[in-house]
Amino acid sequence: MADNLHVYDKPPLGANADWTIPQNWEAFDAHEHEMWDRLFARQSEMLPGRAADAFLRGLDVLKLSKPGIPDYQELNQRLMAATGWQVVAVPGLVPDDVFFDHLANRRFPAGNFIRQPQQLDYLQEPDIFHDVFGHVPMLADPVFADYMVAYGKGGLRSLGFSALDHLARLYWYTVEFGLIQQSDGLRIYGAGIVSSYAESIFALDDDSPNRIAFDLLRVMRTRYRIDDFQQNYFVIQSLEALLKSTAGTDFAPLYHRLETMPDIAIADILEDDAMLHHGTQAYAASKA
Ligand code: HBI
Ligand code: FE
Repeated sequence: MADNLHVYDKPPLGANADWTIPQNWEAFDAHEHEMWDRLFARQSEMLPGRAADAFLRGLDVLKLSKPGIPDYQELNQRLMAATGWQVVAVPGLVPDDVFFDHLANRRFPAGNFIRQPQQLDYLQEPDIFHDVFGHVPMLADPVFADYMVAYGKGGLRSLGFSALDHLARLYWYTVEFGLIQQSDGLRIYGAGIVSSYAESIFALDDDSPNRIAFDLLRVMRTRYRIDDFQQNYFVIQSLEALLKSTAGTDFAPLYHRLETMPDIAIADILEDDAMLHHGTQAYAASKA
């Protein structure tokens, strides 16, 4: 891994035992605040009609008194009032058990750096824009807020099962790259999509990717790519249905079944899949 990534194996100097650090909002310079404003303006302009109603409602918690990178003290007052969640600053990716523990306790860990101008559209690790603009609006939705808690609690329970790959896929295909079927059309709610200008268009409008009805076991078997637009998106019927299919499910027997089931290759379609769109995969082929 490149050595400029924000990855550590123990809390770095100045971090607390739970890996949190002070946000130190005063330390962001004008260029960093401008980068936030530029990304914010670009995304909030294109998302009406594309992002889920829950996301668009949640954007209000980000409408703060000062422009620029949100000051978490002010942001957390609004977010806490909505769902009891708060954002905490961390130096970068944190270990899985630490990550799950924060989610289980309604704390969303956000990287404390913002992308450089040459990384406007793509970066390998979550920055403030991805973590705050991408994730926080959905955390202001009461049902989604409970889903994230359930995911964190499930993650802590899963540590004894060596089920992490399967659980990470659930996170990937919902929290990061999920689509939702609204009565007025398909919408995006995954943070990886809503924080990306290009993928916000690709995920909904392009003929290339598969759009498949969400199925818990199917999702947990499906590999994903971290280097480019997704080749599959999974579509939930509602946030309530997503919460019910996870919080209301004992994962232990699922993990047991998954041990004997092969992974599903990225673009494979199964007989049982309920396809909303059978992708041409032309985009992925053009890059191969
Ligand atoms: N740490 N800061 C941060 N953000 C993440 O999204 C994150 C993490 N650590 C682990 C992790 N995600 C994933 O491994 C889990 O979703 C499984
Ligand atoms: Fe994310």
